[in-house]
Amino acid sequence: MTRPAAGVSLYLGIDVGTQSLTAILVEAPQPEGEQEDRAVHVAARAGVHYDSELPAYGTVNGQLPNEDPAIGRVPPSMWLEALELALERLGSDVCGEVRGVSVSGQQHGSVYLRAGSERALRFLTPDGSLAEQVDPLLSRAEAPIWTDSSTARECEEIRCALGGASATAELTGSDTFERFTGPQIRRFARNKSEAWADTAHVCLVSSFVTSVLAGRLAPIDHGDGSGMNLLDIRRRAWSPKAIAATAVGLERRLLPSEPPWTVVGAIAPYFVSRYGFPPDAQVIIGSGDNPCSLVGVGVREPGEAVLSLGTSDTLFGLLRDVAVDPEANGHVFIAPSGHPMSLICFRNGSLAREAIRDRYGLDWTGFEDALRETPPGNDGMMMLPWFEPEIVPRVPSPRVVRLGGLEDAPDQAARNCRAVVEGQFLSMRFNSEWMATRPNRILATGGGSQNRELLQIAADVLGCRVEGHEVSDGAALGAALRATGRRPYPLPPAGEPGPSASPRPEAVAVYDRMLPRYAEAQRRALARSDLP
Ligand code: XUL
Repeated sequence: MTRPAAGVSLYLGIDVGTQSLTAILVEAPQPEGEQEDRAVHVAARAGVHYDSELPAYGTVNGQLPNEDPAIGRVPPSMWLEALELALERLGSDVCGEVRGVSVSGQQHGSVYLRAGSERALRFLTPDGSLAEQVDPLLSRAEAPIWTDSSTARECEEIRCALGGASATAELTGSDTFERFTGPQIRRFARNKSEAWADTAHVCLVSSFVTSVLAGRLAPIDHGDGSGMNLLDIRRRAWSPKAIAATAVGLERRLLPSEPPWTVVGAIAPYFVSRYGFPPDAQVIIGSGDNPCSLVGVGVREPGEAVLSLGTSDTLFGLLRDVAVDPEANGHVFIAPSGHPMSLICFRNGSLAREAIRDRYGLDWTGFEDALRETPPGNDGMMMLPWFEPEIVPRVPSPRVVRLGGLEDAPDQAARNCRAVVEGQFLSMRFNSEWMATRPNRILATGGGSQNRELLQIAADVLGCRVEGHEVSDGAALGAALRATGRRPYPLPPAGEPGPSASPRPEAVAVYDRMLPRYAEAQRRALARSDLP
């Protein structure tokens, strides 16, 4: 990499993901320079895949193997070793030009530190590695991460103490979920009381790595903090009631929660000596990977949303005001811009589309052709596509319902293809109505975003333009844009344009009429009453 041109600075984003750590360096005009949109370029990237590049930790898919599939744990020093490897790969020439750094962390994961950690972080010596110096500070050798679902009992206890699922969501933005940090802390405090007594500070993945980078205990930002069941989502402050419902002595172990643009301080001397960072490079507070992805994809205004069409389908976007799902299936976090952001995850995403594709012996081209040759509304045929247990709405065991003359018959292959996709987007529209802010522009990412006919149905059902957008390293890029410390955040570099679709008024009218029928079918299916 050549030195940045005059008037241009380098900012580093580090995403501590589930499978790998990714460092992205962006070149952005200096604040006093021209603030043009799309003036940012990716200057360098370094990625470290935990399983294959740090095999000594023995992780599988980024976590320690465990006989119990409900347990998801990671040794935190693995993240630090990955960080050092990524910085080494970027090289001191590049690190020497960095003006700001910020971290994106897989949400919900937690790291537990002993008393004396603040001082130890301040005096990290470049003679040893981060892992060997930070390891003795851990009061819990393994950090629970978001894949851990061992806390059903704790979820129920906290939910009860807070007055039920809706009241919990109303207070913290989400009902209690097994992966959320509050239930994880409660389980640890109960089952490992000695280690809990030895814990002075609880960090999230993002605030832990930020603490190491800044050489001081970093606060938790409102965005990552909203994945804990501990933050009062409206007051944007720790909720004493939620803290009391979680664990005795938690209040003094929680670091402050601060806005997502807080400057934590200058980078720690360790990184100046070891990797050549300028001593005045600023560390901006870390945040969660989902809030960071919004910035990395270029969502800046309420009404803009991202539709990630992967194994599961996730819709997340900026809201005008805090709105909470009365069914308590969705989440509200705080975005890096300070707007509330919603996140709703449908488990039967490409999983369900693939089930239909394979059932009728099609490939994706055949599936797309089937969508093209069938009419919007499918002449009244409809599907509730719960091939696997569903999160939104809550469907505990698989249940596929075909209505309006739709049958699981080979001569209805094309009808079934349309029905699964229409059913998914009608569910998305109906079950996201609580967000109040209707999307006016959706950026679609993930494998499904390459299928133009699928995007057309999304646009017609959701009533807004849907643009396919290939993003790689969205969370790391978002962290790098946050590291500029500017608001609004600079837009990411424009990617390759993908397929896109605008809503067609006749089709929109068909789906507007179809929505109450979908709602009724869902209501009856959940009540397990006889279906029409
Ligand atoms: C969100 C969630 C995951 C993690 C890891 O609630 O659990 O998306 O953030 O990516």
